[in-house]
Amino acid sequence: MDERDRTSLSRFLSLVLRHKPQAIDLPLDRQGWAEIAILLARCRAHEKHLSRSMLDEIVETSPKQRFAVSADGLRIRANQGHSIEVELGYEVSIPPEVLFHGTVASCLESIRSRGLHRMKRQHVHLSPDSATALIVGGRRGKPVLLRVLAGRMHQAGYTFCLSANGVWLTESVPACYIEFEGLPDRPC
Ligand code: HQG
Repeated sequence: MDERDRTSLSRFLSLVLRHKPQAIDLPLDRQGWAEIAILLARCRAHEKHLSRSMLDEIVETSPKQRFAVSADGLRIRANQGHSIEVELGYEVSIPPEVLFHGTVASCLESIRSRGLHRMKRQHVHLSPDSATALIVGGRRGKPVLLRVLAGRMHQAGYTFCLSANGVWLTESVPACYIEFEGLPDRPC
């Protein structure tokens, strides 16, 4: 497969494993896992060409490690990013002092007044480093970097989980825990 085929199939897998399994009538369990044999059969039925070796290649080469294959090699799920309800089962972890969120200027006013919300997904997604957050924000336009005071949130009782591919997940981030460049901090 070339890069373009891999990207396109990876997007397709993200769609059916995170958002719309019904697009190919794919059953997912409560934890978001799909049987790989069923996934491949459903793809065939919907005229989407995906073989086991193509699937393995996508999982292995995914720069963000978006997908996990179960230890027995029989099931696959997305590591994070779901809009459908799933119980990913990640343990609650203590976050680093600062995490990063990449967004765009048009969201700033709303984030400044309401904080970060999960929007259509199951969690707010935060990155451990600014470079990754800038890439995430850059999907929507010129990225704007926000610093999230995760250590202080943790002390205040907010919970965080670390996904299998290194993304920090939380329910929401009140505005007082977000540093906006050039704007004064807000007390909680
Ligand atoms: C914004 C990708 C207005 C938020 C990435 C973002 C990530 C608000 C957008 C993962 C808001 C939601 C998630 C508020 C948040 N008012 N806008 N109160 N609160 N927003 O795509 O974090 O490449 O659901 O800033 O790598 O961009 O798909 O979240 O711009 O890990 O594997 O609302 O998706 O992974 O957008 O990205 P998203 P995200 P993949």
